[in-house]
Amino acid sequence: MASEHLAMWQGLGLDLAAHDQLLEVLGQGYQQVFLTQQDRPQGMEYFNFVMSEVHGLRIKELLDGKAEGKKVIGSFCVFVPEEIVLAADATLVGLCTGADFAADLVDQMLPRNTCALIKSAFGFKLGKVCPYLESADMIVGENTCDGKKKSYETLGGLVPNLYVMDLPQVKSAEGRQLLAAEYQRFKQAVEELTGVEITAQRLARGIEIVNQKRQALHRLYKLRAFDPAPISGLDALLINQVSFYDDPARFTESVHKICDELEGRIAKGQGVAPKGAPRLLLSGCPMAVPNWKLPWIVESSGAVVVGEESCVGERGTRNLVRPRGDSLESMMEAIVERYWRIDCAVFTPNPERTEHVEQMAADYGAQGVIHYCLQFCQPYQMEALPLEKKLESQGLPVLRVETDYSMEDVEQLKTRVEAFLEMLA
Ligand code: BJ8
Repeated sequence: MASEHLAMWQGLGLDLAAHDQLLEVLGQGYQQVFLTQQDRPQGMEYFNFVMSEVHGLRIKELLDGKAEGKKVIGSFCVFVPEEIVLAADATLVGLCTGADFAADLVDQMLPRNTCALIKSAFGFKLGKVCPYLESADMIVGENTCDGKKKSYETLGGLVPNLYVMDLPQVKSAEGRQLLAAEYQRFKQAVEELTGVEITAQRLARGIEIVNQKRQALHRLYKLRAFDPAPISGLDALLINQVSFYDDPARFTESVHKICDELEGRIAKGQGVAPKGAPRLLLSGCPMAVPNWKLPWIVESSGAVVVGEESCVGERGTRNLVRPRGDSLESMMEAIVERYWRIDCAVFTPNPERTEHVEQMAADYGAQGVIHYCLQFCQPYQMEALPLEKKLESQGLPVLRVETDYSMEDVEQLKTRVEAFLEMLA
């Protein structure tokens, strides 16, 4: 895709040489991790295409929309309600946080013991390689973990359009009021940015589009419960990752298409791994593009990942927005109701997350859980041990993994995963 989009990337102020390097590494990684998989569903071709054009045609689409007055809003967290963004005819995109870039520059700005996800956001900005970041008319930072909320103070000096959303950390009545007030404030900010007044009718449409997207993903998740698994965990993760970039309606249609195909596979007993292959659930920090390391290790060791308890997975998509009336107020209330239930580890206490892991393991027939944590991520690290104790007391083995985006520990992780699989056998 490179040459035809050069002028566009230049116009966005990207560092073309660095960007070329990034695309090359991405392309090689994709080839090695995804295209070597056996017996992939045909429907994955659409997602291959989206990935191959993730910095190309999709950006062109966003810029064409911008030329017609359509705004782009970038976010780092699943607490940013897409319904409100769509209601104002704007587009929400997830910002790249899944790879190391410009590490030297990042180290001059952030403490070394900052998680890779936060460093990645800075690296993509400082290295000038993210066309999403550069296309965004508003970048939403959210006060979740300490690392993110403090780093936004610095990020605010690097981008002209940072909007910080405050979020509660305790699920109390006051916490819920704060979330409701922040969503009202966000709605106003989106209205100001776009010049569009969000009416009940517009919000109803935004809710419908996002609900449909989530329903399609729920359908996909259910199909992964079958043995043999009709789709690999890697491909399912990729679909989840693409959900943060793609046009929502087109994405929904493509997910249903692949689900139709998977139903056919299930009927024929066709899977990506033999029937009876070990089934694992991943739980923990989000895996943003191109963070495919752990599922790749797991699946190249002969197991299959059947679910992700993660924000790039079920934590991010669980529950629909269900308004009780058709007024703007009842829709905003329904949005608060839905997002309030997200069980991110920044909340204290956060018992729902453990319950969800147990439920998912039962629903998808997982024999074990890999708890995935980025180094220096305190919220998920703190939850890892109690979660392990609880699950193991119920006979569900847990492997705790702490890693970053480098490939240095691949062999070591592979050895640990293989030992875990042997133990499950
Ligand atoms: S709702 S999980 S997307 S905050 S890995 S930056 S927690 S130190 S990403 Fe998240 Fe929203 Fe929660 Fe989901 Fe901090 Fe941990 Fe880094 Fe993290």
